[in-house]
Amino acid sequence: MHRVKVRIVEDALDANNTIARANRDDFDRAGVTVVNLMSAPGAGKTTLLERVLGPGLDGVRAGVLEGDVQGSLDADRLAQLHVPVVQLNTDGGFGGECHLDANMVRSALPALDLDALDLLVIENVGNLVCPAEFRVGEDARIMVSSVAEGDDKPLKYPLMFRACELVVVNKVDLLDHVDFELDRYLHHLDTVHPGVATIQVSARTGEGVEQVREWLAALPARVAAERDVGTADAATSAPSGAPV
Ligand SMILES: Nc1nc2c(ncn2[C@@H]2O[C@H](COP(=O)(O)OP(=O)(O)O)[C@@H](O)[C@H]2O)c(=O)[nH]1
Ligand SMILES: [Mg+2]
Repeated sequence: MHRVKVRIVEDALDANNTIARANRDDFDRAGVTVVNLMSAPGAGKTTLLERVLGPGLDGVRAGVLEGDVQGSLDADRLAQLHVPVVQLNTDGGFGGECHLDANMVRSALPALDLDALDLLVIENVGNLVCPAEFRVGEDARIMVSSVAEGDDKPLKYPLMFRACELVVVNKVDLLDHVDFELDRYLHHLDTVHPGVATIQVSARTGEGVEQVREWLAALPARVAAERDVGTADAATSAPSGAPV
């Protein structure tokens, strides 16, 4: 019985990965770099996006796919900044899905003008478990982790912290008011994901926000360069006659 259950989960993830690859192909064709933005509920994803995308991203044309169980509160906030935003609700599933999967993102693609974008940020549903398990076709993953959540979280949710390329440590303006030892947190983070990039931010005061803007603005060029290297590697390492 146990074995059957594991198999079903594997099959579901395989099916998800197949659709994620199709999404990725569509994004690549349109030249859009995609970020999967994840966190626990309330860590500050939308506030950070308001701060980062509001002033513009150095000529990078950015849009947002907003994932929520219900409603369009966050999408409405971002639309005020004149950022192209599409809302995706997951409440069609049993009780509302706790993450976006590749098929949900695929269903939203017709509503997105990909040719008008260089960067698409997908704000995932607030959750520290499931979003890390489901690829949606993204190039990079950012996790927002707020100091209000406690410094033990990397140890309790290692997959999420391991799955991302950048950890934004948000709400540092609250450090004096919460039981959060930054050194201990960074040590835990290094234990589960050695060397992962971190930026300490207050989306409220603006501290550190410029670094996040720079990281995001540079991402499309970085992804394009990595793609070129990957293509060249594949072409040079493939045995002759093998498909590349
Ligand atoms: N003190 C403080 N509050 C913040 C910060 N960033 C976000 N918040 C607040 O945290 C709450 C949740 O933020 P929101 O961006 O909606 O989180 P999301 O659910 O991850 O999108 C809101 O009340 C924000 O005003 C921050 O850096 N410092
Ligand atoms: Mg939000």
